[in-house]
Amino acid sequence: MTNTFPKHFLWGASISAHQTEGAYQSDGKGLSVQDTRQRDNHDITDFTVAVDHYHHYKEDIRLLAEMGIKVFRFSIAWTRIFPNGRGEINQKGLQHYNDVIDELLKYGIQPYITLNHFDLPQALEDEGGWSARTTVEAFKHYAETVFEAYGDRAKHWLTINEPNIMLLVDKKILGKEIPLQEKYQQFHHLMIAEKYAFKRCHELIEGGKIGPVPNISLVYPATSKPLDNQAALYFNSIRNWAYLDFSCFGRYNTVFKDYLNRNNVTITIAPEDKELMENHFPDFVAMNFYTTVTVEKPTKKDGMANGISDQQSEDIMEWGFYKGFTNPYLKKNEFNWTIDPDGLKTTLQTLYDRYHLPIIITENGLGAKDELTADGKIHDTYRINYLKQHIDQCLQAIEAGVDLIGYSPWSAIDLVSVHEGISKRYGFIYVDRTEQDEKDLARYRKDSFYWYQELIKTNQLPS
Ligand code: BGP
Repeated sequence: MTNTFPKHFLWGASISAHQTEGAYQSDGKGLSVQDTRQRDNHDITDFTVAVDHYHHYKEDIRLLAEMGIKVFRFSIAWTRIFPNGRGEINQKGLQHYNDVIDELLKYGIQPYITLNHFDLPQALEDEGGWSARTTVEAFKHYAETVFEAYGDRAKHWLTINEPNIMLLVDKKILGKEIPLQEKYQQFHHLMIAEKYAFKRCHELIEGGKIGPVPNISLVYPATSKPLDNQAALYFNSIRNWAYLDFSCFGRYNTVFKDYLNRNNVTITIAPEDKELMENHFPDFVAMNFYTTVTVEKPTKKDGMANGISDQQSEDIMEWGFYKGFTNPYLKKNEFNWTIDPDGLKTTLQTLYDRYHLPIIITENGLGAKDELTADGKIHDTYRINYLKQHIDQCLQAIEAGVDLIGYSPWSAIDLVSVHEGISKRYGFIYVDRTEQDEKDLARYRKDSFYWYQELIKTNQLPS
């Protein structure tokens, strides 16, 4: 067993636009659903300033170059390019990502760009959002615009971040619940929008490569009871394979179709969809992974309402299909997310065997409450341990034959978590601010920064 990674392994680091950039109305930017979303907890910060990456991008990229990354995964804020989702291009917004890309290339860092990461333009949301077919057309035009603007230099693209989690955890991510019928019509539109992105990326960018970016976690049965296994089959399909089967095989899988039928969901499919579904495919799969999920078959209606409130814990249930179960063999982090490095290897193997496409991990990491010491240090040993365990499983997956081409953890710098604010930090770089006080937003290298730097330099996991 070696502890060395393949020579050209793509070490990276990831962020999204709305969780880092701030400057939410600067230089002509329009509002997105993340700027307007209703929050349960008003004590945590919103995304108006975030970590002001919009103004600090040069400093941030310089630090990331110092850390040695080969790949930077970030997203474009659609509302910087088209403030209302479509219409006239906002040149200042277009220029901003030109500058970001050039800055990355200056250091030899390859951009991996997510077209959309949870921040649909509010103007499109007002017209029905992903429930409306017209959003697919607007997305297609937006994607074509950025492919044409940046495709001479940016060759790697990711489509829409975690459509599976966005739909399953709608309340938490979008601030509202979407009825089931509408949710799965949105599924179809999101997946068709993605197909257009595959098609147009290949047509417009010479040497362009593109992949879907779902959150994939294997679902375990709580026991060896046949019905628990059936619950895992359904939830694996609803959570994971429905999305990737659409992207990679161009079809609805049968378990998912049965789930839709049993819920009386009917999807409207446009005449042009068949051609798109069956002819346009990704070059690789980008995968986000934090934990695995364990489910049992719900046997009695025990007062728990149908629904999913937290995708990373056992707080999930759909009557007749599956119910979350606390896996007694796994530990949890301080935010109640289970930790399962072995599950990462199994997830990678299962995914690779199913699709036979190269895989890059575009999110994995530990959210924790870090402490800045008086002498400007952050001793995040817990994060190093988490990363070490998961990276070790990546190595084992490669040894087992998985074509894993890169690892780009969450997150490059501290950012505002989806619903826990800035107190839940993920970055290699600490940003000095609190929920209520923006302070000076100064950047500090954490211990994990130096650890990751050494790992990239040697291309080896320290033994
Ligand atoms: C993923 C999202 C990210 C990120 C991460 C951590 O689902 O793609 O945007 O936020 O989860 O989640 P959280 O911010 O809730 O800790």
